[in-house]
Amino acid sequence: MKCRVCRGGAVIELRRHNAGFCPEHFLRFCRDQVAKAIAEFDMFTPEDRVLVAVSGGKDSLALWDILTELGYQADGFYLGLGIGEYSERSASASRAFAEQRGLTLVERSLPDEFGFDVPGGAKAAKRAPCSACGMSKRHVFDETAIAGGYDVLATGHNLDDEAAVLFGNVLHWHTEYLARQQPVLAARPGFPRKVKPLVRLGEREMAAWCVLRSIDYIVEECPMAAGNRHLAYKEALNEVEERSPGSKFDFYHGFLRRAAEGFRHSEQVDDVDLQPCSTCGAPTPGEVCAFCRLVERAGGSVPVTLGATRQVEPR
Ligand code: Q46
Ligand code: ZN
Ligand code: ZN
Repeated sequence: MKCRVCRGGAVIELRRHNAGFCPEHFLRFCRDQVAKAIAEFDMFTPEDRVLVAVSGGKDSLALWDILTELGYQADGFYLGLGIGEYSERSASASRAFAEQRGLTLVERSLPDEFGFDVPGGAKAAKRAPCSACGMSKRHVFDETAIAGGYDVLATGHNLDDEAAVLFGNVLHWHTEYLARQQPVLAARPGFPRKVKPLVRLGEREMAAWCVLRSIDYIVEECPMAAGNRHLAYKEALNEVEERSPGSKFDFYHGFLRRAAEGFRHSEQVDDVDLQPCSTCGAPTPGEVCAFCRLVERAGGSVPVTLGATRQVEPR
């Protein structure tokens, strides 16, 4: 197979584009796809300070690398989740990447700061690990982005992730989630702008990016993910993609172009009456936010200084 651009030897075939690429032109293809997503969805500009949430996995490290290559001011953020050796290895991969490239990595840790880890917190709160983890990550990511004065928080969700989430939301008609399933969520008081610049690239491409760029990412998946529904949706879509290349892209981007707006109108997506959490100051519909309730049930505590920069107007 030959490279679509230079006719040299191809190292990767992208069936959905019916094309092969040599290393140089594959890397250029990935950069172009990210640049296109940033422009298409108006994600951010070169003047903006971007905080990239990194896990040490291929997607988030590739995203940080690509944004830096494209000339954006991007710092990384690593949150320790306390998931045994998996967390230790993911922290090491993130630190090594930042050190090798002279980039700034902001670090925080659930066990060190809040006194609980994801397995223990989930058990104490009687929640599925990914539910407790996802909620904690959202809370601490938002808080860190706002406190650090970043204009935007970027995550490494790729096309496979977003198509799988969309598939799950459509299967169960979670219309309130469909209304918010966007590659860009605007900033609101107490919440940063959130973007997903990898929505035009798949997992396989991100792994290839890391190999070609010699990025030492953590290959193993989080042990808590085993058996979750998201993985089943991914597998189902992989089968469809195998038989009909381009299906994932059409499914997700077709939704954004043709259907997403309808869900936004049919659902109330704006926040109803949010007030500052009495413990941490984050916006919440109740007295105490869901994260602080989780911390309390898990037997930890919220440091008093946190969230001071995240105040919303009391109602
Ligand atoms: S880290 Fe956390 Fe993921 Fe692990 S516990 Fe689930 S949500 S799978 S992206
Ligand atoms: Zn080429
Ligand atoms: Zn709180």
